[in-house]
Formats: sequence, structure tokens, C-alpha cells
Amino acid sequence: MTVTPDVQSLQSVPRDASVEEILAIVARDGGVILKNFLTQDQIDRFNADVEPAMEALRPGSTHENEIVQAFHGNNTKRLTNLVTLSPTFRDEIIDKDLVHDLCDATFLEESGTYWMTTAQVIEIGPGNDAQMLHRDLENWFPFIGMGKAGPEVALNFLIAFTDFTEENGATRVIPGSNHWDDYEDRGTPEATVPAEMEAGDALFFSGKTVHGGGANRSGNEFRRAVAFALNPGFLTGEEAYPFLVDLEVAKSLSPRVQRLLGFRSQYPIGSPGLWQVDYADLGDHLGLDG
Ligand SMILES: O=C(O)CCC(=O)C(=O)O
Ligand SMILES: [Fe+2]
Repeated sequence: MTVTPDVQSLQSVPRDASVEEILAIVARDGGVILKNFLTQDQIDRFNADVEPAMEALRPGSTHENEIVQAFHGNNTKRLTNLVTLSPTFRDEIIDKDLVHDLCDATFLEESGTYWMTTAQVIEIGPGNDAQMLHRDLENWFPFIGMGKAGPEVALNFLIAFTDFTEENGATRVIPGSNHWDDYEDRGTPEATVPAEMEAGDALFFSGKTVHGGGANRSGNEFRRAVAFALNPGFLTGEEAYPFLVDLEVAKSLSPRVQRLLGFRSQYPIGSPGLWQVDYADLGDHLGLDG
């Protein structure tokens, strides 16, 4: 059953909003806009960090499956492995207290532990069609069937690195779709609202919420986002970080970021530990401090 949204636009909260306030809005609407999540200086430094790699990247998907190609976008650039490419990402963005506070409050009680599934630039170029609507939890098939009763398995911070307008491909969201009975139902474009944002704002949303990249009809603008998403430590993430990030780089990071990237073991509720070496913590095996 597709219902029209109860909310006509997404709510925004200021930088000093509390974790409780933010999570209450997400529980109700499925997502919220965090104003000034990053500073202009962080935006500028991150953009400079990734510029050579973005330049070298051709738009479009290299995936052999046509549906996945369409999902990735024919005039969209997707750049992954941001931990290696960007000191601003690995030292600041991924280590932001608000990220950890929101994830602690969401995942610790239900799942006990969380790590990063992906961090990628998504730059939607002119002429790119709207992405198909989806829920991010669809990456982990059993959770489609569990629907709203299932645990939270994906939190996404979709950070605007350029302004997001309806015209240039702002992410489209169906507020309230986290409450639908049938998660096979992905709604219709008419039920979506655009997440219009200024550079530095972030759309923070649940894996249960229907959304998709918007069509870029601007003619000349490139809409740049970073999708930075996390899931419980008992699920396999999209990016195989321990094989991507140099161990010396990993050693320079904070312990909680090392855990997020899979350089430390995961302790989901009820488990004596996963992702271990000889039943001991991976961090010890790797000689990480702390
Ligand atoms: O680029 C966007 O606005 C959304 C992308 C997205 O939802 C995805 O790739 O999972
Ligand atoms: Fe998505």
C-alpha cells in the first residue's frame, strides 16, 4: 500500500540539535536535514583532496548488470575508497562526534556494534535521469521481508558538497515510507520530496526510507554528495576497507575509526566476537594501540 506523504517537506535541524531530537524526527519521517553538518572549510579541503581522482574518473557504471548500471547512473561519477584518498574524510568526517553519538544511540542497543559500509562521492551530472527509488536495506535481502519490525541496518549521512536543488538532482525522499507495511513497495516519484540543501548540510536517513537520486535537469551543474553509511558489525559492508586502506594509514586513526573500518573485531550482542584472529581481537594481531 502506497500512501501519500504525511509530511510535505523534510524537517531541518540546526547544528546544535540534540541526538534525541534528531532521532525522534528520523523515527517519524524516516530522515532529517542536519544543517551545517560540515564547515565550508571542510567542504573545500575535501573537494581538493578528491579532485585528481574525480578528474580521472569517467561517468557511468562499469557493472555488467543493466539494472545496476541504471542504479549507478549514466552521467554520474561514483568515487569510493575515500579513506585513502582524503585526509579530511578519515581524520575529521568519519570521526565526528555527532556521527558516533547518533550511531551509538541507534545501533548499540539493537546490535551492539556498527561499522562503515561505504563512503562514496556521488556526483550527478547534467542529463542524468532520476535514480530508481529504493531502500538502502535492500542490500541485505532478509531485511526487506522483516520490514518495519526489523532492526535498523543502515544509517546514511548523505552530505551535500555542492548546493542541492530540485533542478540539479537533490535526493528525493518519501517521508514516512519507513512505516509502510510492505517493503516490496517502493512508492512512486509523485510521492517524493526533494532534499534541498546548502553545501555542508547532510540528509541523515534510515535504511528503511524510500529515496533515490534526483534527475539533473540543470543543464550545466554537477551535484556532488558523499554518501557515508554504516551498518551493524554482523553484516558485510559494501567496501572491503581492510584491503583498501594501508595499515600505516589505519594506525594513524582513532580506535573508533579503526573499528569502523574493520581493523578491529566486532562484538554484536550475543556474540563472543566476530572478525577475530585466534579468538583474539584483530587490533591486537595488527599491533594497534589502545
Ligand atoms: O545520490 C543520491 O542522491 C542518492 C544515492 C543513493 O541513494 C544510493 O546510491 O543508494
Ligand atoms: Fe540509496
